[in-house]
Amino acid sequence: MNPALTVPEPVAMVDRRLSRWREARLDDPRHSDRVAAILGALLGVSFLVCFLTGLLSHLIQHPPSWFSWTTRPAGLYRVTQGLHVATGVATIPLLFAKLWSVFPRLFRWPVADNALHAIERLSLLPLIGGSLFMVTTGVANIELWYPWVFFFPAGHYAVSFVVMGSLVIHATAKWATARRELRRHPAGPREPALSVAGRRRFLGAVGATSAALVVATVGQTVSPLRKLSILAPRRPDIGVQGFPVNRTAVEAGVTDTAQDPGFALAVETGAETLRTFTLTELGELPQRSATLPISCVEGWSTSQTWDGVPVRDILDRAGAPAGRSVRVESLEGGGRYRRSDLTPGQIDDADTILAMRVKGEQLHVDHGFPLRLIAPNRPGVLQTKWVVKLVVS
Ligand SMILES: Nc1nc2c(c(=O)[nH]1)N[C@H]1C(S)=C(S)[C@@H](COP(=O)(O)O)O[C@H]1N2
Ligand SMILES: [Mo]
Repeated sequence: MNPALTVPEPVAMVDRRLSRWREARLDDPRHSDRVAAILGALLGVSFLVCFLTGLLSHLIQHPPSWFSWTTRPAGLYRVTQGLHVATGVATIPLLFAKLWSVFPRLFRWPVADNALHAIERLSLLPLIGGSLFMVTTGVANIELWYPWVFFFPAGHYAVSFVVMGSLVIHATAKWATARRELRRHPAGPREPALSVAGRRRFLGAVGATSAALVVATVGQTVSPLRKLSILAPRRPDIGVQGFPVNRTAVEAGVTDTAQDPGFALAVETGAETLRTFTLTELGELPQRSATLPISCVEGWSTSQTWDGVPVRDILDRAGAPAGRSVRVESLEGGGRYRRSDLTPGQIDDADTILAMRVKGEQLHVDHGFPLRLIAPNRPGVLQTKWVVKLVVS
């Protein structure tokens, strides 16, 4: 016998114990292949929905030249972003249940059977690490807590590709087993009743936890459920004038400039000022009433009736050339959301307005007095408050 091939007795002993421990765990229906497959399929769906809705949100906020976002249906972004946050929240119990369920399988000897198997096992590192990163940063963000140094959307976006890439590897490797497990008759004659019951109880508890978390947050955007929304930091009906404020005038440092009696809106090209409008002048232009939501990327939203002047009319009266993009600028000196861009298509929608009133009242300074941009089908971050300038490109 070749001595190089014999495993030293202590190692063999550890190996035997580990195998016994693992086999005992895997006999438990909650650690079975079927549970792993069911949770895996649910996670696959929720990750995909989350990824696609997140990607869409990213494209709308940072449009590449080939991408253009429509203004209709006006509430579409509210739905896709609500779905993004709701599926993200629902994922959390599924993810922890899956990790707990497959945990014993991580311990095996040899670590991998061949190179392909080694790659598949290694891909679990970015998959698990990345998934935990995504749910942690996502939850912290919707809870308005930013304990990190990097810019949340950039990190959350970059890691989503790491997760989706490793998920493709993982799903490919497990496809055949998962398919067999999902197709198998659920309570086949060979499976003892006790084990079927154990598995169902476990999956039922996981599903109920997911559902409870969604109900406790989704009221931030589904108004009839707002009273149940105990885990969401925002309720769509609470705040100045009856809806939420993310950033107040004081926080933005615009309390004085926004309430300056000499305030005027300027329409500029890069080179010259085409025209300025006082609030009185804007008030004398034909007013447009639009019922549109603010749909924050954090998942809360609120629909309000706004009154103001269509951006198209303001540009026309200033003699600005048609068919150009416009940068909307705020009085706010710094901050990431001090400006946003409107494409010619968005400007042509008559509901793209600079609002002066909400619910028939003058806009509160925390909601963007004297002028706030409000336009259909647009993420909240692009609904610029305290607008002072329209720059035609
Ligand atoms: N100038 C300016 N406009 C802004 C913001 C801001 O920070 N500064 N916040 C945006 C965000 S993130 C949202 S969701 C909407 C609604 O925010 P509010 O709740 O602060 O009004 O306004 C947007 N407009
Ligand atoms: Mo927002």
